[in-house]
Amino acid sequence: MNTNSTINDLQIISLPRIEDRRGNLSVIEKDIIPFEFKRVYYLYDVPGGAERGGHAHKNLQQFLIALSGSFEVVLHDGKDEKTVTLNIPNKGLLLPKGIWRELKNFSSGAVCLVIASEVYLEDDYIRDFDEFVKFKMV
Ligand code: T46
Repeated sequence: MNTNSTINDLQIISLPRIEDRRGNLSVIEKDIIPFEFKRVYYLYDVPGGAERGGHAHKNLQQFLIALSGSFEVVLHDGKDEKTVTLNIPNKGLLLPKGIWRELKNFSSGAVCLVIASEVYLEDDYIRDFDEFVKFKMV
């Protein structure tokens, strides 16, 4: 299992934006993100000051979009940290496996859509930061 991913492997991917006087439309088709997806979920009604995440995945790749509002994603690769703000519904963050993430500073009404490469599997999570750092050193 490749655990070598770093914050330099993070990518912002732009989605098509079809503008219309009736409103805009964006689409995620299979070739836009570089994995086949098996699951879609979303975070919403996040209370002010709440934080989500606080874990890494051993194998899961994900694509995160702020469908509405904004939030910050704090990312760590075991050595370096980077914060990405998501606030545009046609730009998403491609998150490789083996990256620690914390989601914070959700605006009122923010919705985080997540497209995931795998079904939900608790065994794929590393929820302890020290354990994550050890995992990255293997
Ligand atoms: C991630 C961030 C962005 C399920 O039953 N099915 C699912 O597909 C998911 C994602 C979660 N759950 C259950 C597991 C927990 O009992 O929902 C509960 C909350 O999950 P968690 O504490 O992991 O939620 P977040 O928002 O901290 O993290 C989630 C994803 O788990 C994670 O992969 O990257 O959103």
